Amino acid sequence: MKKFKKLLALGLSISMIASALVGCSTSQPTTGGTGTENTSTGGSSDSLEGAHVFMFKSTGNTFGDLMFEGFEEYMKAKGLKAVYKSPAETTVAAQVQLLDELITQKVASITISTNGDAGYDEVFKKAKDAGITITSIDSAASPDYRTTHVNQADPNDIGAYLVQAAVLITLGIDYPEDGDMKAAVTTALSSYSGDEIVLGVLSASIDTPVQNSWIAAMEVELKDSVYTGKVSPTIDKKYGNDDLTESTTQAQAFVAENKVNCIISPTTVGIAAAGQTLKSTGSKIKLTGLGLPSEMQSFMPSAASDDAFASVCPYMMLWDVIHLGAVSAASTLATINGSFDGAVGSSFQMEAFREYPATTYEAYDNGDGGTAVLAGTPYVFYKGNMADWVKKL
Ligand code: RAM
Repeated sequence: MKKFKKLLALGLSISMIASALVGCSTSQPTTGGTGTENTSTGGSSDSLEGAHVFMFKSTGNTFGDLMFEGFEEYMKAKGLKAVYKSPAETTVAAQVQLLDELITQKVASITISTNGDAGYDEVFKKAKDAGITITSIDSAASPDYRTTHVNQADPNDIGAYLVQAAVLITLGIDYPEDGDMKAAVTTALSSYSGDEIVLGVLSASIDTPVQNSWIAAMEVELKDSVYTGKVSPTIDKKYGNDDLTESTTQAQAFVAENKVNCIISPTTVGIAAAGQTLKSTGSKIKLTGLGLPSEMQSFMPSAASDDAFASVCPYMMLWDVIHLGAVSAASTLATINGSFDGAVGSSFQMEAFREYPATTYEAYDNGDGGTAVLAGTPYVFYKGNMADWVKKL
């Protein structure tokens, strides 16, 4: 995994690298209708023939919009047409229906973040037979049909860091300036003799591949002996389907039950809903997870001098979402021009784009029978850098 960590560091934007100089360590995260259509094109026709489609889990999610921003910018720079096509609902059926329409319209490629790991085979086979390149991003598609999966960061790291952050936050400990949350957790728990800490998860849908991979990694982290007898190995899980109303209902259930110390929400929709709920109810339950600084500013500290624990979410993580979308565009184009086939060891170059350095991305065995390329690394947003990020992400 070391090798991939090196590669992904290169994928960071220069501004991220500059901010990451604060509190960074090598093994820890750095600080730092049928849906809408949004078309950008080198040409002007409304036809989708030959277009490069980006499909997120559903519309109305800023995370998806930001990934498309990077995807579109990359395609546009090559004079190609990029189209954003996501269903209104985060369901497999809604995506399948849209995919079917896109095949009929003879699109050139589909880059997708899936809502589940079953139910796509027939439509993906149809797309593949029609010569349409399929790349997955964020939430993986079946290895039988995708060229590769563009992974935001190592899922094991994401799961482990989220558990470490939730335990530190429960204990009232600020994000450590050296970035080494595991060392801080180990020290803090060694002298902890209070009640067993209980963590909750407010996820997307029960079937979403990406969130489930992170939850599985959280459960692995909790098996580490540093947590034994101090933090419950059982996570209380609730699902808000990446819908603001449903996520709010689930966050309210956490408050009413009052059984968990900290909620981890590994979805930008869920964490914002939980932030609002915990703030407005005045609950003592704390929050961390994966969030966009622009959506989380009311629930987080904004200056280094702030008391982080006066906010419901003292710190959280994410990665460079815009760059992630651009990497998927580069992967798709390298596949189409024949220089990349997604096999282990095959790679594609991504030339300098915006403020990002030129980088090579290499496909590696993803453990699900297919490959992935690693586009980024988790980045921690906390009182020391939130002010820099609220307008950027
Ligand atoms: C949400 C989506 C996405 C996830 C991010 C962190 O917007 O659920 O799948 O990766 O949050």
